[in-house]
Amino acid sequence: MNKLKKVLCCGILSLSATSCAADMNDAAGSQPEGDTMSEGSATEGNFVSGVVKEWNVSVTPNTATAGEVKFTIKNEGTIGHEFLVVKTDILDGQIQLDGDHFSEPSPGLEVIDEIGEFPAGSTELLVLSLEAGNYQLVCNLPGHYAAGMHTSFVVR
Ligand SMILES: [Cu+2]
Repeated sequence: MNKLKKVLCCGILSLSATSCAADMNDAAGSQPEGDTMSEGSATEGNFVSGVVKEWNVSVTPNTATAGEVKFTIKNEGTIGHEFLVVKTDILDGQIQLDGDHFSEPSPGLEVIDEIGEFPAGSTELLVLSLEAGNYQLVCNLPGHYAAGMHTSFVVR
């Protein structure tokens, strides 16, 4: 019951901060601290929707908070594309290519995960746990990165 109470409470936090704070203290007292942290990581707003097409990648919003991030990506192009989540401090569009794409792995970047090539007109969901840092969201099919299929993304 405590768990339910806490969830409801958080939903109305902005409306009645004072009474909510009292409830939160109640709940915290009856549960291990660690459990409270993992459950309430406050990342439920990390829904990112985006589009891949010839020749760009765009997402809204282009930032998230560290934790679970849910990407819903539609291929609005006319050919297949992929969607890679790359953690890197390299500037958007500046990843060194090896021929018509960049190598995976490459120095200075980490491919966290990806939606493999998916067909035009379809939508895919990718749920990741992301650390704070700078990212690029890209398509690394031959020629696609160089053609413009990349955008920056920041996790705080
Ligand atoms: Cu592509």
